[in-house]
Amino acid sequence: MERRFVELYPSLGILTLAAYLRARRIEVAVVDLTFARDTRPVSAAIRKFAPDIVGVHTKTLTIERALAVGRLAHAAGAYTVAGGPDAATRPETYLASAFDAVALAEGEETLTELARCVGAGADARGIAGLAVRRAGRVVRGPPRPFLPSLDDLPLPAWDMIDLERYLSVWQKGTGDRRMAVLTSRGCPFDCAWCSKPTFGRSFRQQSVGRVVEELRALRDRYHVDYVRFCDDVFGIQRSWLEDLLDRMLGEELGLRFECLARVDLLKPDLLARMRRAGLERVYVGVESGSQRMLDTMNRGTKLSQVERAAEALRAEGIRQFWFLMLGYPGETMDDIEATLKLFRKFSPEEYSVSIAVPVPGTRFYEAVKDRLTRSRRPLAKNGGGRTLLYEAVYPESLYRWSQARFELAASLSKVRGKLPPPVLDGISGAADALHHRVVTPILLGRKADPPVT
Ligand code: B12
Ligand code: SF4
Repeated sequence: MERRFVELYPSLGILTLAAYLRARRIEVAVVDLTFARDTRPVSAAIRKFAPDIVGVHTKTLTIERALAVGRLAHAAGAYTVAGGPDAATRPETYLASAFDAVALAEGEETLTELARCVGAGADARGIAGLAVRRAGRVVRGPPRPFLPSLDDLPLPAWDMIDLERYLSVWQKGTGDRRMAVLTSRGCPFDCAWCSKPTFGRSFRQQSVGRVVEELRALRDRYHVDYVRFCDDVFGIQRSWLEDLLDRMLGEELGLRFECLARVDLLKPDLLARMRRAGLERVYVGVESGSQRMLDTMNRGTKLSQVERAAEALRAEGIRQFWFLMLGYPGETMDDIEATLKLFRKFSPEEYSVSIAVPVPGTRFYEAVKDRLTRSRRPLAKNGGGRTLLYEAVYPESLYRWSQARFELAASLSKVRGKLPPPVLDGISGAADALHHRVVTPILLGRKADPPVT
């Protein structure tokens, strides 16, 4: 599942941590398991370097493998520490397994202190931003203050992994040498299903000069020609973004790029400037075509903004990738219908329509945690969010069927112009009739889940 869904970018958190430690003269090596079929490269690296500490980056999706690496390192006698969104959300799970410590927030200073502490044979208890286990209890150090300036971070340690392997996969697949760049940390918004354990609602932005330095280094050292800005929301501060666009144009960096943005920030005049600077694709969190659901999710966006952004992207010839979500608590059949209507109206070039995943640590998860289901199918089949992971009012089959209706709509929009309109309308109408005459009556009478805001 990981291999299918990971877009090929190395973990920037790990590469920044490694560069930070190296700049402080702490010996560090990175074992990158992106291309590995199993954990053998970890065993080989442990044999080669006999490390004092092994640190593992974790996401909810990768917990099994993270725990396996922890057990392996622990058995080899290393001090083990986990960090990243999943470990920070539920440190006790990791501490009950083979991990000695868990980083609860931003990791650079915490890991530096831990490395020095373990190196000196001292007790790690009390390190800010770190949780350890003592006598069966989880003991948390004081909160870790954020780094005062992201400009102090060194460039990611690209040289510590086989970056060329990532780039050549992209090159073969798309013709571009693509790499991820992060210009900020955190996000001030508060969507009810979003997991933000490490940076919370804080927001810090690197200076334009620091970002340009990183872009130039990627272009000059690795011949990168396409950049994915991985910020939670790219360009939150408009004046900063305008400065960056001017620099990218003025210095003729020659990079094309894509980013993830919110519809409320995608103003038509800004998009024109972004396109001139090389913007080719925007990932847009549209999520729902029902204003009631957007409000329920605490998304903070309006349907009118979605429509304006979609029109402006189309007008500028910028590809749009829509994220849509079905199955969020409170959603009714009418809401799904509204989302489909919006989707049909704009026919985005690319999209993902997934069944909402309750990620630990979110309000959504808290609301449904007592009725989580283990799917009948193995989790590995939950590709693209096709499994309902909690007992909702509607059955999973309803969401699967709805997903099929979106897929049909996307396919029909692709052949528009090639088939006569009555044929297209006929197919679409038949699917709608099946839905209204068969599916809806079966589900009639079911009430939606209470909303989670
Ligand atoms: C870029 C990105 C991607 C990219 C690239 C991923 C990559 N290779 O890095 C792509 C698009 C591929 C992607 C895919 C997915 N992603 Co993503 N992604 C992000 C995003 C926006 C930025 C990641 C990043 O670089 N952060 C910046 C770095 C600096 O932060 P960091 O990694 O957390 O690291 C810091 C600390 O956590 C800590 N730390 C981290 N690791 C360690 C280890 C040790 C030992 C220590 C001490 C400290 C430490 O120190 C670091 C530096 O301060 C985050 C949101 C976010 N803001 O983090 C979501 C996020 C990580 N993704 C998420 C999800 C759900 C996914 C997918 C499952 C989506 C999907 N359905 O397919 C997949 C999973 C892929 C996979 N197998 O990992 C969730 C994870 C939630 C969770 N609890 O697991 C996040 C948090 C988004 C969200 N708000 O919900 N993602
Ligand atoms: S979903 Fe996006 S905009 Fe909403 S809180 Fe998370 S990162 Fe911010």
